[in-house]
Amino acid sequence: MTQPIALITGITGQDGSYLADFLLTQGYRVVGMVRRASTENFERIEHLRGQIEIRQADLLDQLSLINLLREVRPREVYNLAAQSFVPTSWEQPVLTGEFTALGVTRLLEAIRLVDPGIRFYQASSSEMFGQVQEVPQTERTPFYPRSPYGVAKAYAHWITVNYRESYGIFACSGILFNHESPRRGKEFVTRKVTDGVARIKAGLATTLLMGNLQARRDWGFAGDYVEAMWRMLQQPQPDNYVVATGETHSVQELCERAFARAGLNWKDHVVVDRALVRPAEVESLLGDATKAKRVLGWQPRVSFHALVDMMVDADLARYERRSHAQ
Ligand code: NAP
Ligand code: F7E
Repeated sequence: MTQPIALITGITGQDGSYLADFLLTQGYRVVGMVRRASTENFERIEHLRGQIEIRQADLLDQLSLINLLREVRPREVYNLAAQSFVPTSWEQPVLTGEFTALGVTRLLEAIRLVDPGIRFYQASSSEMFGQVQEVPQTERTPFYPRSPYGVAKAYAHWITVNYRESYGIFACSGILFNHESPRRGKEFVTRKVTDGVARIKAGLATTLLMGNLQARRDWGFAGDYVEAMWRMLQQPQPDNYVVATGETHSVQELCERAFARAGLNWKDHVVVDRALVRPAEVESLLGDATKAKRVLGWQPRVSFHALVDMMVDADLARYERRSHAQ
């Protein structure tokens, strides 16, 4: 049997690195797409050097995507690349739309031209539900995005559905709720808190400035969620799936657990800074992954508490290693 080839856009990101780990265990040849940068930004895939291939292309450049598909000839394309930080989408709404919305059309057009038999995964988001129209949110819940990022993802979701219906492309939309890990970017709230806890514990800071502590999210572990992406592309038919834990927790609960894990009291350190409150907030998200469980046989394995503990422990260990190295 020939070795299956998977192309991952956004391989340098949190999910890209976990998906590459997973696909290697499934026997894939893994090719990662990166955009050109003046210095390499391969921290999350450092451990995979020699096991994966890296090619340059950019979601902003149509020809680069066409040439990449012609060279690599993948069986599966996982589109994880995006401008993914919600607050930046208010600062750079046009660029966010170019990457996160139109970039998907460029990639789908490249697939249509080069090989319409490619199976395509689009990284859709619970941010599309925004001001939620029902609780919990399912594949049938109407969208009401609350940021330029959420709006761009709603476009990307529908263009994925449209290329499936217009051209018969095997295009899936995975509507993933927040998922986190020790590899999460430090600006996202879970990692901001766990890194902040470790900095305070190491004596490098005394306070942590936070935004809206009442916001609620359905947080899962990224390592579990990338497996759902792969399972979607192994089905007989393409479809849309919600991937979530079915539990919701507040940012305050996150702080309570993370500080307690390090033997600290969050009330002694967390300071609310109104400047970090968003112009339009997504107050509460709760996903219903019944369809993913039934059709894909997928299950989340890591609980909220285990996830927070895992992230705090990893950040504490990182600062510990740093202090020993000095
Ligand atoms: P992330 O850590 O921010 O990674 C984003 C990736 O996109 C990075 O590898 C980045 O490359 C790449 N990228 C950005 N612009 C690009 C461009 N113009 N051309 C090529 N590559 C570009 O995001 P993540 O948390 O892994 O999330 C993966 C995907 O899932 C994203 O699409 C995100 O919007 C979506 N999503 C995430 C969550 C979540 O909770 N994590 C939930 C739902 C959906 P550089 O390293 O060069 O910056
Ligand atoms: O915020 C609140 C903030 O930035 C979560 C992305 O991966 O998941 C992510 O988007 C909540 C919000 O993630 C701070 O107001 C309070 O209500 O970790 P976040 P997000 O905006 O939910 C979705 C599914 C994606 O698709 C996105 O790509 O936490 N919050 N205080 C804070 N958030 C941050 N970042 N920093 C704070 O100080």
